[in-house]
Amino acid sequence: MTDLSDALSSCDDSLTLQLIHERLNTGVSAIEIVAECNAGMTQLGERFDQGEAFIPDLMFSGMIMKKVMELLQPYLEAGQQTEEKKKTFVIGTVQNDIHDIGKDITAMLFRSHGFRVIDLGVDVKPEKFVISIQEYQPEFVGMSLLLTTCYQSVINTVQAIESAGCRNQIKLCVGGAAATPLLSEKANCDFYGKTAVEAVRWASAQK
Ligand code: B12
Repeated sequence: MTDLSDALSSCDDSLTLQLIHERLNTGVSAIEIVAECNAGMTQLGERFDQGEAFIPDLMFSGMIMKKVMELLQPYLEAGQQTEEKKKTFVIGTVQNDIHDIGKDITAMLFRSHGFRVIDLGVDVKPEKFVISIQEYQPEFVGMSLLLTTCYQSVINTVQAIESAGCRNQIKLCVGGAAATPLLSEKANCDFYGKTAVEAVRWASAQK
């Protein structure tokens, strides 16, 4: 099979979409396709690091990923649904960070697993997380971050939630390429999700 991650990391949009159609036609699951695309985005990030790819490449790959997610959305949403009362998951990309592809994938996976998802968008201020917890009373809150310069935004968000007295009513998770188990521990989160799949498994397993 031609390498989908290579097609995406070289920003070849028509080959990327063609390979995805071929995979869907041969029964490859949408989740496996997302994993291949993630690998492509990581490859591109490494090339950016080494000075072999540039900001326009990142932007273009971001646009291709949006098209990919639109294409895969119906397949992901055809996943399992539950009859029980839906649990609520609030997610946002933390303040000063505008990356949203991984957040969108995480939101989509939670939706496809029967959660009600409130997506706060990108560059979300700590107060906005707090207000949405008060308004939607979620069981789970997720913070996404791709920039290591935004660790402080995670810490500020958790502190704002604690100061508002909401910390005990939610389970808090953190993810995105810049997140680490150490950040999760230092910021007093309940869970670090390396992938969206891990996070949805964790949330689904909670009482
Ligand atoms: C595409 C991209 C962009 C696009 C974003 C488009 C968009 N709509 O999101 C654009 C061009 C806008 C961009 C801008 C910048 N970027 Co950029 N970008 C990337 C790139 C190549 C891919 C990111 C991506 O979408 N990956 C694919 C997704 C699916 O992966 P993911 O987000 O990690 O998500 C998965 C998991 O982490 C998890 N997950 C995600 N969120 C959450 C949340 C929770 C709660 C959980 C549990 C799980 C979870 O689920 C997903 C699926 O499993 C990365 C490289 C990389 N290795 O990540 C650089 C990268 C993140 N960018 C980087 C940089 C430096 C920037 C800029 C500062 C560049 C600049 N000089 O202007 C700006 C920042 C702007 C800002 N203020 O935010 C650096 C960050 C370095 C660092 N250590 O902090 C990276 C790592 C590139 C590099 N190697 O240097 N970028």
